[in-house]
Amino acid sequence: MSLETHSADPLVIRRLEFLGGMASADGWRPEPDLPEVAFGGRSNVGKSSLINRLLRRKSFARVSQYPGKTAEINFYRVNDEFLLTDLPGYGYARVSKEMRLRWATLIEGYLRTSAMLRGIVQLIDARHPPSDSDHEMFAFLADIGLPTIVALTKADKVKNADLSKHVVAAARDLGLDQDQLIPFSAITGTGRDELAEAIVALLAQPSWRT
Ligand SMILES: Nc1nc2c(ncn2[C@@H]2O[C@H](COP(=O)(O)OP(=O)(O)OP(=O)(O)O)[C@@H](O)[C@H]2O)c(=O)[nH]1
Ligand SMILES: [Mg+2]
Repeated sequence: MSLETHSADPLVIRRLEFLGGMASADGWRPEPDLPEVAFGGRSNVGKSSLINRLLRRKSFARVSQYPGKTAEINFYRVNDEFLLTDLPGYGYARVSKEMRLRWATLIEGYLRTSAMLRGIVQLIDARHPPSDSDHEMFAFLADIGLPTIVALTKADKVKNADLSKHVVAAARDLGLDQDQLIPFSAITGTGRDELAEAIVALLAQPSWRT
């Protein structure tokens, strides 16, 4: 019998450290000596807000007023146990083609080559169907075979009665199992512990590359 209570936090945050940013696919990154999980999604999808809620910090990752600004992959070390990487948001209309290509090269290079990467948490806005750029991203993730968890963000903006319909529709659209999708709200905290548990399980997996 387990002595843990049902309310035990699957991911207690004891120590957090910002390690730095990776600006190009062959540029600086921290030593890959801990398992790693990436967070990706469209610009403005709620990534910084989700990371803050997950880590129980008010403003650790910056919540931006200016979408499309962050062009680096930011690395955080959590509890000296794993690295969390915050990928630049894609799909922002008001950037040049050249800039978009640079981001794709950076993100794809990072995801392809990071030896300790265990998977990605991919964010989709719970209110809207996945966009063309979301589909491109999921096709890339399927192509390299990277284990993927999907968080449906801003779930507080969807009526409770509609939420399960949105989950079913998004799962069908992305060709995923419904239980790979986690409704999440940075405002109410919905989905925080479920996501934390899924991430802990993902980090415990052996590399998918072998
Ligand atoms: N209602 C609601 N609003 C949210 C939620 N998460 C984020 N937002 C809002 O959505 C906007 C974008 O949030 P961010 O967390 O900065 O999104 P991001 O994906 O990090 O954005 P970029 O880094 O600029 O690409 C902000 O105005 C947030 O307050 C949520 O769960 N519910
Ligand atoms: Mg952000």
